[in-house]
Amino acid sequence: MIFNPEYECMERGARAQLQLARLKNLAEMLYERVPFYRNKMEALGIRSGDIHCLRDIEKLPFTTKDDLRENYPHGLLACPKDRIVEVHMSSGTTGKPVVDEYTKNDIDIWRESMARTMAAGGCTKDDIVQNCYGYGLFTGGPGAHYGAMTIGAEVLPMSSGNTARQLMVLQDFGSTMLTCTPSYALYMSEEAADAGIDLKKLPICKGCFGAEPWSENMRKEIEDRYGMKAYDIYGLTEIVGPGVSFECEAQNGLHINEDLFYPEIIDPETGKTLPDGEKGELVFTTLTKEGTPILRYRTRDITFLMREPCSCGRTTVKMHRLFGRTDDMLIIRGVNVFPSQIEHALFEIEGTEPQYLIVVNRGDTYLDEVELQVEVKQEFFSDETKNLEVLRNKIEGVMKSKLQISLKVKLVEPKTIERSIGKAKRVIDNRKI
Ligand code: DLL
Repeated sequence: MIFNPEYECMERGARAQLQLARLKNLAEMLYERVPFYRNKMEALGIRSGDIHCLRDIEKLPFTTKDDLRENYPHGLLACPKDRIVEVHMSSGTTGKPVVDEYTKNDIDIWRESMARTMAAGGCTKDDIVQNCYGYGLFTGGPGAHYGAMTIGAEVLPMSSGNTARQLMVLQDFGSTMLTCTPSYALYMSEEAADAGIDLKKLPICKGCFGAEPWSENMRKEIEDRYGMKAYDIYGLTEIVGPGVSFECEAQNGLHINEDLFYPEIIDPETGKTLPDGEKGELVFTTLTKEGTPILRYRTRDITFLMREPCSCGRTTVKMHRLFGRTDDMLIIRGVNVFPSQIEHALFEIEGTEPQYLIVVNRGDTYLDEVELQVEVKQEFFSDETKNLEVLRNKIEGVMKSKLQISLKVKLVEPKTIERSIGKAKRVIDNRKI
């Protein structure tokens, strides 16, 4: 179903006019209200009056994750603080999170974009949506909740984890739609099989999955095991959360809500804009946001844009499912983790050497497992093993509180982690996604 045909199927020229008007407003507003953007625009000698067509966006400055981190927590706010009604965050590179602050209108835009997303995944007012994205500062849970409610569906706000309870509810409440990370959907299906539950016999028949990379093979597995249609959905905290782009029934690229979020693809090395069909770094500008609008945000996600007409009737530009990232950000069970965060935390723990290796596996259970190998001072190995145990527990505790993921720590003797003469290899990612 197309939730909002007026905007999703808009004639392209008319949409471009709308985008241009919104872009001009945005540039003017950011210049007036946010010193960070004013300084950047002044340095480039550009004002909103210099924007005459959409391509003129290339004259405007980029924004990076570092910019957001440096302006933490409220430096990029573009409206009076008392207009903010909700805040979300996700991990930043060295522990300072990325913050999205929403006004009432921003939440309405989010509702709209998630309603479009979930409607494209088949959600109607008759659905019972089991929402197993995490609730809290993460945008996944609230985003899918808002979308389902806007459509008029019934929402079960399960949040993530407690799989036995998820399966009980799935059966007893007859959930028809599932929203969670794709790896959690697979994990749940394994647990269901172990418990003798045949998911194909249950009413569950559709799902919107995202927040981490997944593949066509994973889609096929999920679709087979549940007897459902599985759709890819994409988004990021900096822009709105989930709801930036979504698959339709064609399952061939993700439609971007481009009247709200303007996409570009650039060469990550030169910053030059690339033509449609060419792979590069995805950049977004929020066209209507009021709380923390953002100009030309470099997502670090790699994809290309497609403008061929889609069989579903939507006229919005599509992005190919992601090919990866330009940085070293890992997504572990849906949580963004930078190796530098782990390094930072380790440095503060007495007894460890600055040598570590992060090994990521996806076992038979489909859930990511992380082993953190850390070199510790020799004396720990000559001492009682009790001390090693205490240190191991301490590192695991620190990592859990700083990164919000559980990982297994393996303490190793000095000089056992392979040294490299070039860039140190900090991550071995064995996941075959
Ligand atoms: O993951 C928002 C979200 C929630 C999207 C629920 C979809 C569903 P962040 O935690 O800020 O926000 O992480 C954003 O996750 O830049 C991508 O690298 C990655 N990502 C998100 N969706 C997908 C996807 C949410 N469908 C970062 N495929 C993004 C691959 C994805 N990677």
